[in-house]
Amino acid sequence: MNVRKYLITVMLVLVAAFALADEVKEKRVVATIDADGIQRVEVLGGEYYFDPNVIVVKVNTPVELKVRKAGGIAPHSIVINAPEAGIVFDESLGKEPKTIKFTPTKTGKYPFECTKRLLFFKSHKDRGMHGVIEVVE
Ligand SMILES: [Cu+2]
Repeated sequence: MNVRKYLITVMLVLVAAFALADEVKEKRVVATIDADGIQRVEVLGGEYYFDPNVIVVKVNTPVELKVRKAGGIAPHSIVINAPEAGIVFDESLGKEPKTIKFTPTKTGKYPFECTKRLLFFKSHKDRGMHGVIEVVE
């Protein structure tokens, strides 16, 4: 077999695999500040996405994320670990909404993800369950 042809085929397959892995559509929400000074955002987690997956919040202003799970039997979580910005939580998602409260103290982009994974399958994160909290001035 022609080695060059083989290598090109392998490369094309790899490129396609990467393209598919990156196929997460951005759903961006810019939080508005309620009359009581709190930024409230509702977040839905499902197979395999977060909606929204880009959450823009204002620094030094309290945030309440109301998180819940869409249908389906797979368990989901929402996890972020950014102590430098005062944003640390690890919650499992249920049908009943849970409220996560924090106040971001530093601007920047802080990734969150679902940490669930079934046996040897791809993690939910790798399947698209990840997002970013963007803290702005
Ligand atoms: Cu998940």
